[in-house]
Amino acid sequence: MDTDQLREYITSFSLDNCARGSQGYNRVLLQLFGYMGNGKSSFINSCKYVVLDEGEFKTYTDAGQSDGARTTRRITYPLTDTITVVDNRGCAKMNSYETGEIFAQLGNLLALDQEVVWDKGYQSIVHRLVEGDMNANYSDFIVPIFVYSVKKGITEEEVPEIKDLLDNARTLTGLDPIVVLTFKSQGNLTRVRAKFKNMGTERIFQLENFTPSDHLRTRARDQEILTFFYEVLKDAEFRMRGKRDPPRERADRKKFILYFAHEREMKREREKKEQAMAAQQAKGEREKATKGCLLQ
Ligand SMILES: Nc1nc2c(ncn2[C@@H]2O[C@H](COP(=O)(O)OP(=O)(O)OP(=O)(O)O)[C@@H](O)[C@H]2O)c(=O)[nH]1
Ligand SMILES: [Mg+2]
Repeated sequence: MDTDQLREYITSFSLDNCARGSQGYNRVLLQLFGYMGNGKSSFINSCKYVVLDEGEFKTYTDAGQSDGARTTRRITYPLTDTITVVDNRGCAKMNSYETGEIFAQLGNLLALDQEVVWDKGYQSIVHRLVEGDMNANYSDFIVPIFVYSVKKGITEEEVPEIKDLLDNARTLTGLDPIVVLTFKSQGNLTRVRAKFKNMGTERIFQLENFTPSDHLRTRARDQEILTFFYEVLKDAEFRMRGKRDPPRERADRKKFILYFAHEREMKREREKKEQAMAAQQAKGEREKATKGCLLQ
């Protein structure tokens, strides 16, 4: 397909046209997640620029000037009548608090367009999930998109953390997260791609985001973004061939997050106990050594 045909497919896509109809869904929600400063907000600007094809480059999001935590709210950006992209808050490191929060964001269980705070324990996440139920949304078909910068690179130590995150995102949403590699010409693209392939990622896209200082449209740049949306929608269409039950699926996502948060709390308690025991043991040994010295 050429770029015009791809754009036509994307802008006219409707869930009503899926094999079994929309089954209660009314939008495809692309959930962007990833580390801070890896280009999530810029990716949304790039998508709007190419898909809407309005000619002029505009900045819709709060894309940063440097590697700082620019986006602190979860903001929705409608792209077409059916497709909406969500700019989720990026995190510095996937520690377990931040991952719990990311799953709650990804699972679409918290209110949209609000400030994101990293939760501080089991009670806090339960509280926020219950609050989220007040305006529960059952009609979003969630597609997880992991945005990662090639410039950042991946060390061997980072692989298990990222793989865990991608595997959990898959269990939570029922879809393999699609990886979008940004800053594609500013690092070792082949190596980063290979790392994601080894982690089991099926779909990887790579681009240089359009930014205020570089927004030259080329056919190849347009093609990458349009093909990305085409594949996202084809995957959604494929998943919609089966029978879907949006309220059931939301309940399953909620169970997953509660289970995850509970496990995390238990692990923290265990670690606290182990640390206290180790400190006690070290103290005992120091006292024994001091006594030994005094007796000599
Ligand atoms: N050269 C180049 N610069 C990029 C690319 N993607 C993002 N940038 C720049 O990198 C900086 C950070 O990008 P953002 O889009 O704000 O990153 P983010 O992931 O939204 O960051 P947080 O909101 O902090 O999580 C900005 O100055 C962008 O202009 C890219 O693919 N290539
Ligand atoms: Mg951002």
